[in-house]
Amino acid sequence: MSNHLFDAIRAAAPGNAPFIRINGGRIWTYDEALDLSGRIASAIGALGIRPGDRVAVQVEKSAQALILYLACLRCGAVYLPLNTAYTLAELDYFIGDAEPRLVVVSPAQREAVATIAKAHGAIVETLDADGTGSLLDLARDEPLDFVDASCSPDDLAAILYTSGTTGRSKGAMLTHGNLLSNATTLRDCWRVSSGDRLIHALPIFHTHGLFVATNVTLLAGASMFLLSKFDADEVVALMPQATMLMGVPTFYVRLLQSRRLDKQAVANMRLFVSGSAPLLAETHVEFEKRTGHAILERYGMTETNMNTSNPYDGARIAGTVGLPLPGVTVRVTDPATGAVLPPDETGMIEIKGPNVFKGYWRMPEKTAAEFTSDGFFISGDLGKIDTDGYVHIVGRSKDLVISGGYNIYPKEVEGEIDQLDGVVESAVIGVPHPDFGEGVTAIVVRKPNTVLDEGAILHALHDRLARYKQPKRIIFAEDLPRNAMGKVQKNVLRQKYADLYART
Ligand code: MLC
Ligand code: AMP
Repeated sequence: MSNHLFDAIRAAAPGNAPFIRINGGRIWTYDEALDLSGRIASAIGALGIRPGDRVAVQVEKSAQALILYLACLRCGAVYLPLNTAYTLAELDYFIGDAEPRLVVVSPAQREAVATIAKAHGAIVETLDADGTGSLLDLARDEPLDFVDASCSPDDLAAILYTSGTTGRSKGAMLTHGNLLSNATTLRDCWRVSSGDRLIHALPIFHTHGLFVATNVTLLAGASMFLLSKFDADEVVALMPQATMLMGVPTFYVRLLQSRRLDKQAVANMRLFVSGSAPLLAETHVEFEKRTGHAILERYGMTETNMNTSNPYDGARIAGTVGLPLPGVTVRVTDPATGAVLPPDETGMIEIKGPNVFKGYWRMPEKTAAEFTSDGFFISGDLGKIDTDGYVHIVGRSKDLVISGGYNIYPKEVEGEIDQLDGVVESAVIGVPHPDFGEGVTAIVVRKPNTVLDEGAILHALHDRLARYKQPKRIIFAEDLPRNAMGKVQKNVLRQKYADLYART
């Protein structure tokens, strides 16, 4: 039987060669990882999970967690990774919406999540940061001869939730075909081969760490140093043994703060990739000056995987996200009329190709609204394509803050703040932040004679919103600036507070 994505992974796997290197710990060969993925797939099947069923996973980063992703591909289950920062309140929504048959969490969370899971008819198993847990206990005695489920390019491989500008988060449905085509393209464009060793310091619950970093490594038969999180000194120390790093701009800002980063430290490195948020041209320039490496910036989205990339050979131009990837069409249109714009004119970035997702989980109207009549996905990013074909992102039409590569939808944060006693209304914006790129900032209007300070609001948000969504600063104001239509003028607020986090 053919399993579209996993067959390609298996075909590229170089047997006894290393796949995952735990820093200072064990090495997982491809054979070991694929064997364990078969046993876990078998255990998942024995729990009653069938092709098309969702498996929600909120666990710490570990080799076993990546192997669980492979197991889900093999048994045709739809992998649904969740940020470890999500609170129980947030988890309740995802489990209710996606209706997974199985939820895998850390043992410490088992009891709390079991109540939520039970209410939605899901089973709970555990996987800890050290790779132990009830799921692995079940897998241990399973046979090695697991028969992979048959999966065609159009079958779902994963659902990744992206917050919505209106309403709750939407589950982006990604197919085997989406993931395989994009990872193959990136592998070829970035010349990734079995000799490469990637420093993997990204979380594995988003497109960047899960699909770009992991699928590309797998399809090249390369290996990765799997770090539990990003630590600039640890990453610099690993560089002499590695060849590639993939990161969000905050990684590069922090690396530049490390005195150990110099030409000697990067002598063995072949490629530095940045994405998920805008890389400041000054970071690109400073990094090149310090290391001799031009960071390769690329542009993607949860819904589309990767769309554009600066070239491997040829000019990597600071402040641009490069050229459309082979097989991907990128165009810029007039947001008012939909007409395709000529080079150098700014408008809506639209995307078409085998990388583009199948739609939002159980939201056909929202899906239809995000596509043009001729099948292009409307990104919500504003940009232009220059006469050399390079794409420049100049802004966003969607009300979205990107902090350290994580997306925060102001509406969700405003909704939580506005519910609090003593609050009239609030506006949440992103303003320049030296570390995170943008800092989540709330402007709050209080009712007269209310005793409500920054600490009280943050305390109230603690169990409601993941930490990275919580405002770094809360500012109290008499009122919010509005235009003639009564709409809050966030651009005015962004200008007013532009220096709030300025370096001192
Ligand atoms: C952590 N915190 C953040 C934050 N990450 N706050 C805002 N934004 C973030 N991104 C909180 C912590 O909870 C902590 O709060 C405080 O800020 C400082 O924590 P830290 O120790 O400095 O953070 P750290 O753990 O080092 O994490 C920073 C980071 C991490 C940048 C390394 O956020 C990260 O790995 N980001 C990558 C996100 C990513 O993979 N995005 C890809 C999405 S896919 P306190 O109160 O506890 O001190 C996508 C598509 C595409 O966008 O194109 O790729
Ligand atoms: P996500 O929904 O987390 O996948 O975030 C996707 C969004 O991140 C895109 O729509 C862009 O706004 C932004 N993004 C990703 N890569 C880049 C980049 N290289 N430069 C600027 N913005 C980017």
